[in-house]
Amino acid sequence: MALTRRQFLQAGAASSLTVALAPWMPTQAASAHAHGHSRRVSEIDWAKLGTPPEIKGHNIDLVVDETRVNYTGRDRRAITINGSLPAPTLRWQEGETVTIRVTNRLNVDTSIHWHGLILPFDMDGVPGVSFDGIKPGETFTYSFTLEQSGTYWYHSHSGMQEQQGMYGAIIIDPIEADPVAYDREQIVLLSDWTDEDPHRIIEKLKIKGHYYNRNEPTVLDFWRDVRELGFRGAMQKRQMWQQMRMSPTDLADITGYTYTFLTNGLHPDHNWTTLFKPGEKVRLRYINASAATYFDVRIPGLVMSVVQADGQNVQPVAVDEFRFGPGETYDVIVEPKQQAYTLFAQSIDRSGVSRGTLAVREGLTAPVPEMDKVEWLADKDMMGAMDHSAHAGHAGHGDHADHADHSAHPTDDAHAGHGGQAMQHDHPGHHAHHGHHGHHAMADDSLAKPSTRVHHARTAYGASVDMRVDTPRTNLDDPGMGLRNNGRRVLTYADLKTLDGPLDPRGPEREIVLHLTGNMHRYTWSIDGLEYGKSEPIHFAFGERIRVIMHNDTMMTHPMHLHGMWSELESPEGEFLVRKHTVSVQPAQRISFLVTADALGRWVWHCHIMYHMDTGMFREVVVS
Ligand SMILES: [Cu+2]
Repeated sequence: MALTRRQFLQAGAASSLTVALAPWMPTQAASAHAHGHSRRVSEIDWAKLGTPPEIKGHNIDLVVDETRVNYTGRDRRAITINGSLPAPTLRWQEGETVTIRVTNRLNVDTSIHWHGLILPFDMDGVPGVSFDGIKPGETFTYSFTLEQSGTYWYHSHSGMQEQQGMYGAIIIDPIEADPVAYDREQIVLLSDWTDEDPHRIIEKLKIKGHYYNRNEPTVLDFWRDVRELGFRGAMQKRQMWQQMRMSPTDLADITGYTYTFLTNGLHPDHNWTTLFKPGEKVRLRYINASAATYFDVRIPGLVMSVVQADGQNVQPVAVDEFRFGPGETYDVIVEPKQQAYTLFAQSIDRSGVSRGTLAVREGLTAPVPEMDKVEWLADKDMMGAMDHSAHAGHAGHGDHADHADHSAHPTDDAHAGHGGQAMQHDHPGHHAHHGHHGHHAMADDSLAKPSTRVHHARTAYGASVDMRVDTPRTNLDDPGMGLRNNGRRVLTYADLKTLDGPLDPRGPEREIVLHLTGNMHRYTWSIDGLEYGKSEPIHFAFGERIRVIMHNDTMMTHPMHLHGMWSELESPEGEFLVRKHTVSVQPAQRISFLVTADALGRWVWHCHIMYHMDTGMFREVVVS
């Protein structure tokens, strides 16, 4: 059933408002001739900027369309839901059955995926897997019962539409009393906007993986190294990077060079502001709705008590800062006392910030911190857990020992010991060596603990893979590159403990290992060396409890999102920690979680960095 224009206007016009638009604000007043889209004009004006409209109720209508925005001085078209960016906040109650009619007014297919919600697979919204997608002009009706509560979000699962603005928050209030006490709440949805066509970004990345990396070492860095390492040490460091053809600051592949980082859809200069009264406990529901950006979040002057991760209540953890990736959410409680605080989030690669303000009244501001300095990836980000001292002076640079002269390795521990057992890095056109793995394996066949025996699939030795990690690190208490030893208490996965324990008390009946792989220079991403198009679905038997190990053979952090079922993260010792829908796996890290395959049907599992998903880090999962 297609919505009539009249019904649509009735649904939306209530909160219509006129505002003087600053250049960075989304503009709805698309003139009739601007892009030949005469069917759409200025009526869709109910995006109360910075605070998307909230929609309650069991029966809702969403319309996907293009809307003009201007974040940088140039008019661009965003893809929006009901004309707002972010999309309207959906506010529901646990236990309700909701019906959502989604009408597509684009000239290409669309879809909506309800990120983190447990629902029947044919309501999951992944075109080609859960359903056929929503064709132009069509309306698709979603209907499902809410089995959970907490902070979630929704977004397009078609093409690059999420990058183009199609995302919004979902809040599900619990039926029972909320274990979290607060006086006031606010959604803080962070995202990344680009004026460029996302498909063009992929083309550029395929030509040069470091296209957007403006942090490549400079001459100044070199002279600093000379001071610290001596001339020879600095030369060797330089040479090492060159031989590996890596950029030591490959922390994000798409950066602030193209991105504007938004807080609830507003440019940092617009300073999205939310108010409080002194003495109140304020709940901030942080959602990372970006297409490719890890954010490091803090509120200088305030301790954040983390009370929820991915919509699931956790034992409160007091921190100064947390990092989260695309798809993840954290709810925090703060107790502000001063007049104003800055809601600060810097991108992982320090190429830009998003910024908002928490204040007692409009117009107040607090200092905005400088971004932290860019740090180079440490050895553990490339080689995992190798004991460097044991290998100092050890010749052999993985697969390219023949390229390098290691006779004079610097003795500085931080730069020594690029042993072959630790990492294999294939040069393009250079044949991979087989049989390097397993040297550091621990023999443990029991399923009590996750296995640590490293085995790379045959498919991981090919042109799709430029690096393999043989001695991964399994510890979860590392906040990651750029956050180590920064003097602040930074959240790590080791700190998180879901309040009500695991959903399923059973231990794992079997274990599977998935390697996250890629080739930075070709810009392809994959699982076990197979891009989605070359892969077969992963099979789960209905009802089984399965351990999944994710082993990251790349130098980037990947937020891995399994649809339809929870990922219950465990410690390296096999103890339950936290229930998540999106699990970040750091470079050279190997982590594990348990899944109960209680949801029949076809699902997907993918990296939530759009560009990694789109170029192949994506698998179908069949539960039967
Ligand atoms: Cu990824």
